[in-house]
Amino acid sequence: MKTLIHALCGAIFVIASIQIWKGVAGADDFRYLTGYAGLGLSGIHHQFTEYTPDLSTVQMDNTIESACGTGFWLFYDATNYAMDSISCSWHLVNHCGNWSTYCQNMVSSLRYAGSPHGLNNNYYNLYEGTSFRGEEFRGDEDAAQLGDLDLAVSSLIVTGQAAWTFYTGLDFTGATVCVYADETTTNSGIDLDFARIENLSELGLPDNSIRSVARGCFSERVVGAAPRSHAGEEHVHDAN
Ligand SMILES: *[C@@H]1O[C@H](CO)[C@@H](O)[C@H](O)[C@H]1NC(C)=O
Ligand SMILES: *[C@@H]1O[C@H](CO)[C@@H](O)[C@H](O)[C@H]1NC(C)=O
Ligand SMILES: [Ca+2]
Ligand SMILES: [Ca+2]
Repeated sequence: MKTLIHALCGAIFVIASIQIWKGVAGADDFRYLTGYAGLGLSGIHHQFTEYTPDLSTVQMDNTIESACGTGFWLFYDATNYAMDSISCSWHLVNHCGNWSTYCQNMVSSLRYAGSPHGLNNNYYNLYEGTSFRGEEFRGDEDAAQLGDLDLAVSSLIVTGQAAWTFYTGLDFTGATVCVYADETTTNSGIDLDFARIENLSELGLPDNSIRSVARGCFSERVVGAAPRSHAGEEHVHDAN
């Protein structure tokens, strides 16, 4: 019994230490994106840690050419992540680089995908538009209905190691598909696991058909969990 209590205390201590470490700003898994006006990390720059719907508010509109960052960041050529904007993405851990010419000097809004609380926490982001554009519904818990994104989801991102089941009916009914992260970026032992679904045909579901979400894999149809080739089906340009 005594041994068991010791083992439990040990486990609780380990969990507590991880939680404390994760909460430290400046820890290696701290999510950020520092954008630079010039190539090679030159010129004026700004560090982003939050959703930024209009980069002119920080004098960085149509300016970024190179960056350093950690996380799954999404960039749009219009403000407010607009439905008709062009999007680029960055999914790296403590990496710096010049952006592709396609993504340079055009970004007017940016946001991240994933949990606000931890880089690789289990999380889902659902988007109104294809290629992660427009309004969003996001969370880390079951959702029996999706509010404004009911019958409107056209793309999604899953982060972390949990599976999520997406349903075409309210309250976890209807047709289902389960999604696991199928890509991982790693640097110095920090992992970022994700799946990026740019349109629902990648899940075999009709556009605008998702109505509820549950944590766990409750479907015969499983997407991810094994490396999935994106060759020839990229629509969002990688910024790096
Ligand atoms: C970025 O571009 C600058 C200017 O063209 C170049 O000097 C630098 O080597 C590039 N950096 C990388 C990592 O490619
Ligand atoms: C959805 O994605 C598939 C494959 O990635 C692509 O062939 C198709 O054109 C896309 N459809 C839309 C509406 O973007
Ligand atoms: Ca722009
Ligand atoms: Ca839609």
